[in-house]
Amino acid sequence: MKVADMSKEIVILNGPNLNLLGKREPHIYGSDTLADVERNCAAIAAQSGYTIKLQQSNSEGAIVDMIHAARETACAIVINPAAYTHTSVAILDALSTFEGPVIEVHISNTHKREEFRHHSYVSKRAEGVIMGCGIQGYEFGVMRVIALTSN
Ligand code: CA2
Repeated sequence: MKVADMSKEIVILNGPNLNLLGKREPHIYGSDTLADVERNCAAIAAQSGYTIKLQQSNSEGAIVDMIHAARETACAIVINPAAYTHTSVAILDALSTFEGPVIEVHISNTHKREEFRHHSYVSKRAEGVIMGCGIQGYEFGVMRVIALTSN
């Protein structure tokens, strides 16, 4: 059995510009920050004995590397790939190498927005997609992966 099979670590990955969450465009993305996301998700995870590792990068290759690292340490991935959702076959391919559940999260409802945001490469791999629920979507994603990985 591999380390990741016994892991209770949930990796939450965030794509480009999400480091600005809570600091710009609050009318679209709200006023909570990624630190708030991490705190809320960690509180939920702790109730079931899980831990959270939240990461963000503006670089596609760095996100691919984070997914590869998660293969060794994490039981599940919750990912908001941000703009790479709509463009990145590389992130889709990396997620396809991960053996645990993947939940895709979007803060906004991308189907209410521009046409180019309606397609997601990552949805081809995700077990579930949560969108339009604000940052609460991350918490729903954590709840879902706990339901899928606890027995
Ligand atoms: O709704 C989402 O979560 C998105 O993944 C956010 C992406 C966007 O490209 C996707 O279509 C939908 C953009 C993230 C930008 O994050 C910012 C946060 C605060 C201020 C400015 C940008």
